[in-house]
Amino acid sequence: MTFLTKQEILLAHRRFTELLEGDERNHPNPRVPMDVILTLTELKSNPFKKRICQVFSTSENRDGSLTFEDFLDLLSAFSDSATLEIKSHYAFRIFDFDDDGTLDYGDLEKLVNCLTGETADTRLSSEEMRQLISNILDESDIDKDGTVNLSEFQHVISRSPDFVSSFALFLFYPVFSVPNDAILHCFI
Ligand SMILES: [Ca+2]
Ligand SMILES: [Ca+2]
Repeated sequence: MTFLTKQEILLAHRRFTELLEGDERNHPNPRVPMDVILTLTELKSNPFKKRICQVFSTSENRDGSLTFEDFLDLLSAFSDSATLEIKSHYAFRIFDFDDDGTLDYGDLEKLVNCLTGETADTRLSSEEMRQLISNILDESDIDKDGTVNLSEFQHVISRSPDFVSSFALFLFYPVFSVPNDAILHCFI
């Protein structure tokens, strides 16, 4: 299932083919390596770019390489017409850095570091980080087990009607253009 129009699929195919080396174009189901995907303008400055490739990659080696189908799934999830359920499902998977099906302290810490950048100037102190994660958990950890599962995450998202635009903001814009108060916007 895709949220893309026929025109968008044709365009996507052209861009995908451009990313392939000459002889790979004859391969029946070619894969574009992650480091080549990361050169796309839309992804280049995205703080979650590697996670995005890993989540959409069907590669058994978990190397983040994408087939054309994977590439279409990625574009489809980010398209304006994708449902909130699809977007929140993929946002959750992107934020679940260790792929264990729940957002724990370590995932939330990585998420915040991705958004603030990891330079000494922008990084939160460990006290600020502790406070921020505690606020996130207060707002979203309904069963109080110390982690955010998919249904808790989707519950928070459902209370945030502009999540779709926040999702695009987080995932498609360079981190320095995200206003500070928007960092938490997706949770609160
Ligand atoms: Ca996790
Ligand atoms: Ca929980």
